[in-house]
Amino acid sequence: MDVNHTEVGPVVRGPFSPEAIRHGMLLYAVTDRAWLAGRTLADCVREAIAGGATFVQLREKDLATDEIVAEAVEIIPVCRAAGVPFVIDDDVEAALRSGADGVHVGQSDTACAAAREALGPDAIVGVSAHTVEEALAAQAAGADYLGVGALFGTSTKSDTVAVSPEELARICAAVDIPVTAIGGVSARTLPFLAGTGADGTAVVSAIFAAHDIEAATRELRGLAKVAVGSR
Ligand code: 3NM
Repeated sequence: MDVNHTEVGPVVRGPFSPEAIRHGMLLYAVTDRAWLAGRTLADCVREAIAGGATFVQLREKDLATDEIVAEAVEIIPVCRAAGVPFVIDDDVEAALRSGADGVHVGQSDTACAAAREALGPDAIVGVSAHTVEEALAAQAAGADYLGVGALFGTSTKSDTVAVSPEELARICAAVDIPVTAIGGVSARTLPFLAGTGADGTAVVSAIFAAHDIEAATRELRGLAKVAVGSR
């Protein structure tokens, strides 16, 4: 038997093709329980998806794994019903236990490969990158997409590394995997991403701190379609 005849197509992460993951970058909603105002996180995610969020990340730095799993199992049906990918920040165990579509990990030599090994070939693994070198290393390690930032000033995360729109453009030109730009992106700053080649933007406070999450997300989605996501 000639085994070389096996055709290897593009890797499909669970229900998500590479094209679906790229599309998901357009308006990537990253949760923050700081602004729940009586709502559950699942309610907030439902509103964000109704407004046009294309990807969801559960990022709750002050919750233990058990609590993250509990939030995830509430949010996953909301995302599944809309066909929106759902990943968990940094916590591979929570992703495994909850049945999330994958994880988003930070910059370390091993984080991407370790996540892939633990979660398997179907999982989505996203990686944070700040330079062309980090971006190429993450791509080589098997990342499905990159989160690049911080593009603008943000009070949501304290230990950010400033990334200029020019460096973002260099990263987008250097890699084949999709890129979403994060950090201080709002209706005011989003238009400055135009021309960078980014596939979209990832947003925390401009979505989840909004009184009307659906309306805020809809406005951002409209701006994102004009400024980014065109390559
Ligand atoms: N990661 P906001 S900046 C989660 O630079 C996160 O990698 C960043 O929050 C990075 O949209 C950031 O409220 C926070 O500015 C972004």
